[in-house]
Amino acid sequence: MYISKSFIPILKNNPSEAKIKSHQLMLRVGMIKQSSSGIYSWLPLGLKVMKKIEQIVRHEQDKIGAQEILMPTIQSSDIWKESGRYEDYGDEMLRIKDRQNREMLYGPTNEELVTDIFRTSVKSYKSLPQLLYHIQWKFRDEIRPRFGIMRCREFFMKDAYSFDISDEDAIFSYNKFFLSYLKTFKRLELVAIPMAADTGPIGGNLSHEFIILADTGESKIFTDKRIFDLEYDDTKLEKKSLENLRKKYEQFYSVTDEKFNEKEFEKKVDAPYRLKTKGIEVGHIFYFSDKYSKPMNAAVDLPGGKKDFVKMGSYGIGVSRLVGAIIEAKYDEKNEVMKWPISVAPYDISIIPLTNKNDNSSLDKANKIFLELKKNDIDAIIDDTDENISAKIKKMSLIGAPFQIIIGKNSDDDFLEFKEVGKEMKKINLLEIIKIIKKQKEKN
Ligand code: 5CA
Repeated sequence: MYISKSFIPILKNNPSEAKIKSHQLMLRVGMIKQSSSGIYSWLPLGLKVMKKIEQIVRHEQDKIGAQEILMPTIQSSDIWKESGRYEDYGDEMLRIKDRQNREMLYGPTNEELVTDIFRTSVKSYKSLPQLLYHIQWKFRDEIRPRFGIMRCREFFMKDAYSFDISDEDAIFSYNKFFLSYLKTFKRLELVAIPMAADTGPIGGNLSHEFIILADTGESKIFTDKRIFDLEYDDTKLEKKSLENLRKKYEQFYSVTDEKFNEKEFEKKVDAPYRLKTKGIEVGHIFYFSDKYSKPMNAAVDLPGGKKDFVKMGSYGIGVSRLVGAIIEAKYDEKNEVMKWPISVAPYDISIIPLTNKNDNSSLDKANKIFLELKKNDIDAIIDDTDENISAKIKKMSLIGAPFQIIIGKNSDDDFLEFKEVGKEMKKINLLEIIKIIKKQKEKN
């Protein structure tokens, strides 16, 4: 891809309306464009990153045996009246009427809709557990949308739902998601800590938020610093080992604002380990037993012939919010350098040739390198504009491909200026470059 032909509308300066660095960068390099308050269009660069995040999220859901479905964005109010949440949800719900004057809504979450799908199809305990997920747009009429796509009104979410025969099995499902979230965020190179959390309008009494530390985050957290040293073990999907995994995290006091209790904090955490700070909530999991299955009559036959309401949980990841969260974690604002994790980078490498109106040799070399990289599944972007080399490097550093090749007059295939962003420049040949990049991509 040539930068001259790409749809990457870069701004010279930081947009003044953006208060946090992810919002600044996303507007600056044209990843998104606001269409109205809290509602955004996703332009090629932003969409590429979000799609890659989506794919990692999907892969980790599939690995715990969850099955993908796709539910609509528009729902009927009837099912929400059945569960009793239609009134409770309040002004955050966007309510609409169709031409028959039926009350509809743009889904802020899908507990009711998925329970309705489940109850019409599954009748026996033999079909349990069921883990269903979808990745779909949601709408919440947030009173104060802000920070770009971090707290917006229309956002892209992965939401999963589990159905089990008993509380014990339901907690097993909960723990599967707990593990899958640790793995998902690790693949995105984020340190996301599970924190005991409040359940708000979703309900239930067991819940964790997954939070990454950031001064600009909206969640207040109270935690034991030692939780950051934990490494998750990639345990088998088996009851005992998953329970132990969760316990390993829960041994450390780690809670969000609503669960905070100063006395308990001081009792459980020695002074040097206490940390009161802020973070970004990238995922949230809930266990709420029969809160929806009971009023909506989602029951299955049990082995002895009796029937019981299924026990449910729900599990969300803010896929679009993650784009911003990764920027908050990885963008060096002072030097204006972004380095995307290779797993989600919009391009693997940027090729920066020195261009000269009367001499095409560097651009020709760039084209050749591009093709060779492509053969090896390495996605590159070439800056073919007439700008000088430092302006090009500056621009490419904002776009954030994790690797760069600079092609000057004297470069040849055996002598390319190559660097991994944030590290020293090396002079190496193309084969070695390909090896380095492939190795990093394989790690993921
Ligand atoms: N039904 C449950 C689990 S699927 C649920 O809706 N949970 S939630 O309300 O916590 O949302 C899940 C995730 O969506 C959050 O952790 C957050 O990452 C993301 N999210 C929530 N509200 C917004 C918003 N206004 N803008 C961007 N992302 C959001």
